[in-house]
Amino acid sequence: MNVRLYTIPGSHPGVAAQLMLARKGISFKRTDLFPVISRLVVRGLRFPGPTVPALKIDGRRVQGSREIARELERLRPEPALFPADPEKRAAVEEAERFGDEELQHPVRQIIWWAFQRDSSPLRSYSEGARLGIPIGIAVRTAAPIIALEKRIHEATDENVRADIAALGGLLQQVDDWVAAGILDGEELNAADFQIGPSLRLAMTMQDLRPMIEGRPAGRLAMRVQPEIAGDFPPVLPPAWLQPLGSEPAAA
Ligand SMILES: N[C@@H](CCC(=O)N[C@@H](CS)C(=O)NCC(=O)O)C(=O)O
Repeated sequence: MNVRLYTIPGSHPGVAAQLMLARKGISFKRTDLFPVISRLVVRGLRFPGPTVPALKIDGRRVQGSREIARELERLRPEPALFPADPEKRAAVEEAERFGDEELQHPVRQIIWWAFQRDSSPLRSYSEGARLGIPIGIAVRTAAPIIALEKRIHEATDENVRADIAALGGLLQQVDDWVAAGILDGEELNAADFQIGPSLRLAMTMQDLRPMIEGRPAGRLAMRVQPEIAGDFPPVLPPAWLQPLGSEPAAA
């Protein structure tokens, strides 16, 4: 099988795709793309949409972390990413949908907002990236890309403040699914791989880590993705963080 993954360094759904490929034991090559430019490249490669992760498997194109999960399951059913029992599968699919549609984006908005406030941590997030140019140059020339990303993802003060205020509820939902055995079970499933990298990326932010790490959601993130590049010193306005409190809602 000839498999190539197109992603952006640090992309949480990109990490989800990599972890699922690894779980299936499918070896793959990876092309790291610059944010924004990725949109042109991915379109140029004739994928239907502009985003990563985008996967080429023996010439076929599969785009989107949830579509990739299903295609990998079809190609190599074991180890399974979805439970065989229909009811359990529906629960995992709902958690996976939540991870994709409700959790991914706020984390994306918060981190791009933060990079526009302070781009110096970008170097730490680029560790291990293969962008084809020296990381130092990539980082020094990143300002226009960061500004565009902030605009593309509507990472405005208002949205990011609302994202942070809503984060407690999202974390509680993940904790509840862990307690119900839908997440963080014996074998990791597609929802674990979808949700874990978003939480893990959020945990690279020193502002957010204390609210996540001590609770089931944080333990899930560490299990799914023990290693991650990137460390963001405090950058978010303390007033925005207040709704989260300093203690997790439920440990
Ligand atoms: N929900 C989609 C999200 C894909 C997505 O938005 N990917 C981002 C990277 S995390 C992207 O391609 N961004 C292009 C850009 O930022 O210019 C998935 O899970 O595949």
